[in-house]
Amino acid sequence: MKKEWWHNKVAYQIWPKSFQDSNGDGIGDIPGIISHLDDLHSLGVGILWLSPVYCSPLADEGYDISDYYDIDPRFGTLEDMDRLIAEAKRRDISILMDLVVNHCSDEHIWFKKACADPEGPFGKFFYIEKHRPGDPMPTNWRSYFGGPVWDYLPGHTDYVYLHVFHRKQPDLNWENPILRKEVYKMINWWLDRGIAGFRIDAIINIKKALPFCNYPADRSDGLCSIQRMLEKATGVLGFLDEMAAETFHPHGAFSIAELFDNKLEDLPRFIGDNGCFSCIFDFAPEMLSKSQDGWMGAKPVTPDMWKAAVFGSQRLAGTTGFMANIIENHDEPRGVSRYLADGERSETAKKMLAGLSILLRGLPFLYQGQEIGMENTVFTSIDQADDCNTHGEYNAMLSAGLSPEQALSAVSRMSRDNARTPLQWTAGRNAGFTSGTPWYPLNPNFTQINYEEQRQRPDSLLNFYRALIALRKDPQWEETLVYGVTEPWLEHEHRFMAYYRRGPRTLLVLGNWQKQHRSLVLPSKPRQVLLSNLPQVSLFDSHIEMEGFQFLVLAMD
Ligand code: TEU
Ligand code: CA
Repeated sequence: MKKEWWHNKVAYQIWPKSFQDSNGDGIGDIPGIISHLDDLHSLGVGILWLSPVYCSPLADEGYDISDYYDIDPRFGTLEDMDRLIAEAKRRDISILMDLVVNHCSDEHIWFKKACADPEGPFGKFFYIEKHRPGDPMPTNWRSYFGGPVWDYLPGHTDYVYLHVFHRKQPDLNWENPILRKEVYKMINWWLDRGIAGFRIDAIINIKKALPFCNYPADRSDGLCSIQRMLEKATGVLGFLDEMAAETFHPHGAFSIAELFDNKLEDLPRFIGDNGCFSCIFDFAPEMLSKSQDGWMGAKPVTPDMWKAAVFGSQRLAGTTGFMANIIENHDEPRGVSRYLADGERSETAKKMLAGLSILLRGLPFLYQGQEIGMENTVFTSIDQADDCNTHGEYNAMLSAGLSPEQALSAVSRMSRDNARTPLQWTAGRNAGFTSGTPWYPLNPNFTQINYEEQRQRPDSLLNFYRALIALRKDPQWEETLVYGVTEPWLEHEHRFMAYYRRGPRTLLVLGNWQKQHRSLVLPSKPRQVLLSNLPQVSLFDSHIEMEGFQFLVLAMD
């Protein structure tokens, strides 16, 4: 495996709308991000991904782009973006933009032109089909956010268009080489502006199984999961290789893909030395709560399930390339709320989860607020949900016969809004997020969980994240922690996770994922305790007593 500049970095995702407001309109913005670059630098962050800040009607919070070449005025200006790139660079931080090219917004000029003339050149930028009233839609696929993927083309009753996400997100037709050229031009325009690369949105969806056809319905709505179509679609790598060759490769850019895919035998083609991306996210732990029945069937994730999923991915990636390790992002509930059970969500346990994740092989990728242990928010009514997907899932649960209370309880556990509450900077007014009215209510626990308190307390979660990241960068351990292999230890021990990182040095990482303490005999006598999430470490030769939720990093040689 070739070594790359980004392998020893730690990355961080910003969801701009909720990071920091600088002008009192209640919406986070780019100047707000700039004002916290020192915080991110002191955490040890070297790569920053911004969820979309392009012009957008925000039907899917920026993942519906109406102009790829400009910044939405709510978030700032192109000059602000240039300043962010420059200020980040001064702190050795590289900026990634979000590349959303499976679809654009229905307010994009391309779509408007397609509506004006469906048979003209811009009609071919989308999937537009002729349709006679009363006829079935071209396919029975269910969109990711619920309901059919087909809708009438605005202004027409004889044409329909495809959208695998929201109806305001028409899919771009990648079969059209003119469209592909436009996309590459835009990517290169941004790379030339000085960004280091992109996080690539929903990219597996760009290849449709054609010609259009139905698959067996899997719910009472008579529709089928979009997954059925994706399983049949072949040839996405052709598009991806072309995109890489036309954009990322000549720029030496970094690319990280959001790739939900079961065809992982193609992994070397995605992230190998000559792969079409630099890196992909490891979603195996997040997938544990996905179900055919949507949120209704979402299972709680146990420590043993999490461990099995994570080790599975570590084995899969092996030394082929890097996957990015996450516990959460803007599409998921908060990691500590999902993976730590009610009654077990202490700061000690949060540190354990942090340590087990950050020290894996791969690129650690944090999400805003994770470093202070932000938790899921409180829902008392569905009217509090902003996210379009949350409304789709809620309605699906009601149609399937759940009571509003049952559906709301699933929303509380699974909603993307959980990750989208404003960042908790202080215990003061609006948690220091805005001087105005926050666009979305704060999690009421900001008086306990906030940056200000954790910054000054030496044993805070924030300082533990700093220590973990510093350990990964420590010249004594860097080679081992970045490139060493992961070797599970006592893999089948219940509610316990441990692994070696073996490189030039040997480290053992241990987490006692239960309330009860645990006695262990280590394979050999450790040379040094490098990190613990508790002040007390009970180690006698090779015998160790671990407290409940204790996390340890031991140097074995
Ligand atoms: O997500 C792609 C995706 O597959 C989502 O449907 C995901 O499964 C869902 O959000 C889980 O609730 C990307 C973006 O990350 C997401 O924010 C966008 O909504 C989506 O693409 C459309 O652009
Ligand atoms: Ca603002």
